[in-house]
Amino acid sequence: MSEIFKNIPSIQYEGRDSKNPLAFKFYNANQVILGKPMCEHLPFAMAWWHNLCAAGTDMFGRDTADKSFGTEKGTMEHAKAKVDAGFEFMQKLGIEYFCFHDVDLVPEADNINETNKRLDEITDYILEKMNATGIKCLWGTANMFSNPRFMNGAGSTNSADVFCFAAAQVKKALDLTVKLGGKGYVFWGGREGYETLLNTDMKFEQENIARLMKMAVEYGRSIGFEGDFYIEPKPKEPMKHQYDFDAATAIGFLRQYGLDKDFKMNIEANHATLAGHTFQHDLRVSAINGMLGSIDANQGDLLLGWDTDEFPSNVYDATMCMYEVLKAGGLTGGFNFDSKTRRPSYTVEDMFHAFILGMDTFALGLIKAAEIIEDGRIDSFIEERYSSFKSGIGKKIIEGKTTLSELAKIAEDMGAPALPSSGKQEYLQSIVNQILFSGTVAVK
Ligand code: XLS
Ligand code: NI
Ligand code: NI
Repeated sequence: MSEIFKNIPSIQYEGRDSKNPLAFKFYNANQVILGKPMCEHLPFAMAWWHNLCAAGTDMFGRDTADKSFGTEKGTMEHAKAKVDAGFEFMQKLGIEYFCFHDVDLVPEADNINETNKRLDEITDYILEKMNATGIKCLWGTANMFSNPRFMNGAGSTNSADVFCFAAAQVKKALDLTVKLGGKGYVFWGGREGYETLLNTDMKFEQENIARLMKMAVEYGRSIGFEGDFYIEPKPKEPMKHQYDFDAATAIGFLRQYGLDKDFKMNIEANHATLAGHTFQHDLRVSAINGMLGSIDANQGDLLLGWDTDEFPSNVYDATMCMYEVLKAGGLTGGFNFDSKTRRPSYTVEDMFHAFILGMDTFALGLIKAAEIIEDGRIDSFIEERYSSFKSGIGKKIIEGKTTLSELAKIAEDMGAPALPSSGKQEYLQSIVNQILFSGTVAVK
């Protein structure tokens, strides 16, 4: 098999002063941070769909990039060329994982039996490549939103026949995920939502989504899938209202239907901001509920109200993300670049520059988050902020050893409490800036 990305060397770490566009400035796989090499903190993944399939088509124009890899698109030869390209790409960057939808791998046929045959063939080929390179599968999923049959959703569709079709796709995608040793299986509710309540039975639709997920868990466990199922929340797009609005909503849904033991969250930065939250907020909500599973690493544009899926460049956000991840003890999943190059960035070099940007951004985020934790000022401030609950009546509240009447009596005797201590937001922000911009101090 001949080299596809001919003029691209394997990408090395050259350090912060390098001006080589095809080198890492901050991502140094073996550098130890808080006792673990960077590559273990940051299990990066390539999204098959963006990197090997999407070629720049948007609502107003056709492809700008050539992702035929020298073959005719829509053929099995093309599907194989994408595998070759993908593995060469990941090897050159030191990316350890990939994520896929069923339809990213092969052209969909007119009937599912034929599509499934193609999927069997391509995954045999992928497996060979995995064995030869050591590259692994992070998670798999089924695309149940592109085909017109899913116009009203998959689990939430009004058509029982379409529901069967969704079930068949989930079953096959689970088979493939297990075959490829995937760590997780994702449900992103592509069209699980609605446009108008004038035609929608919301309760019925949500119950049906839960039914589909329950069957997926039962089937997955029966074929030996031991990994996590994930919900990937998103508030809108393509539907006006998506049922998995944000982490809090999705966690409530999972608990309501008894799915919370098998599922965790896959948090996408751009989805969190579309929901009106920060990325860090949805990570924290997931973490405090024991459900921080995996991350779709990208970023949105605050001036645009849709999922722009940009490669992460915002070091501040990446730092806050890594602060959450470190505090949570790491991810069970990884960091999937659910990101695409901008439409005018259509060359092969751009594909590599994009991953270098994303990996360097997260490496910086990791370094800086570790420094914030080692510095300790933020953590000790928060600790101190709640110290009134460590003794006296505060302690009794925490221990559940008081009553509303006793508390009311204390308040009445007090007359009026002193103001709570200052939140010191500006002071804390200046600490973060100091750590971000005063140069890298040694991290263990
Ligand atoms: C779309 C989602 C999608 C999921 C996988 O907005 O991010 O790409 O990650 O179906
Ligand atoms: Ni995503
Ligand atoms: Ni997305």
